[in-house]
Amino acid sequence: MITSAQVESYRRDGYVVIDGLVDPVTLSRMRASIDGMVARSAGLSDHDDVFDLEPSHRPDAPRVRRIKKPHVVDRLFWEVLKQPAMLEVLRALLGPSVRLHGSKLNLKAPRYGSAVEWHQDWAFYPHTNDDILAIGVMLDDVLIENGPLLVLPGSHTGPTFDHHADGRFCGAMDPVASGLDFSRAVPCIGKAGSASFHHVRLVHGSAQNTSDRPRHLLLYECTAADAWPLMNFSNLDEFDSRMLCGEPTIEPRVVPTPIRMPLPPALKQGSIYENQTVLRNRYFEAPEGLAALR
Ligand SMILES: O=C(O)CCC(=O)C(=O)O
Repeated sequence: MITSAQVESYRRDGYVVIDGLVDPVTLSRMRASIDGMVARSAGLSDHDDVFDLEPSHRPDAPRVRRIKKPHVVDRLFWEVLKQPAMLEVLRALLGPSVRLHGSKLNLKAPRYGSAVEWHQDWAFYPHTNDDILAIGVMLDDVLIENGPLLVLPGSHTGPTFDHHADGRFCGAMDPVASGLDFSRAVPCIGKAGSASFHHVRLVHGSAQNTSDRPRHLLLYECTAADAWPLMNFSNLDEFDSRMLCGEPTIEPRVVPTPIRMPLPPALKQGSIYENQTVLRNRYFEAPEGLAALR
């Protein structure tokens, strides 16, 4: 499933896109499951443990922005990750023993699907080492128009940027203060069933979906088994129940990496979308002020 040239480009650029990782039958099963989940959001008036809602959501006209932890809501999403093709890629990029950290399903609906401001996943969940990545399984064809994941190649070897506003974590970088050249960003595009793999320290974000095509992206955060979280450890049984392949260990590998703790916690809790609402310099929603950065 993955060539040595692709492994090399992941190490150099911090991301790689692999075509045809999930077959059409599995894609249809996942889409049917998602339709059922979204139908269950009707009647909700606020976010809950499963659903993160678009600002324009109404109980009688549901608009779901994210399904939280889909692998817990429906076992199918755990099984997709355990498919041999997926594990083969994970082993090539992270080593023989891999654990799931978390999952989420970003439903970027036609015309209103929300943007995600620039950030590094590392700012949310620092670990003892950074052999960690996120898989983005494309459940729809992803094109430039429908809000693809945008990545800044090579940024995974740079600093950990400040993700704070007014002294609290806000889950986003200030695009002006970062000094980065976002015109270098590359879109992760592909046919439904393709998947991107991006390093936990890679700078990434995505624009609003202004097209008439959906962009559903299933994200799995995966770690080398010897990367232990610096926060939110609950218990060993729960931790090890998320092993995907290989062996767990109680000997964390500690590697010096630039870390900023996501503390004090964000003012707005619940999801990255909520965390980021307090960001003032919004790259993806400020056509005037930040136009020069595009
Ligand atoms: O859905 C996207 O395009 C961005 C996903 C992402 O970076 C996140 O949810 O942390």
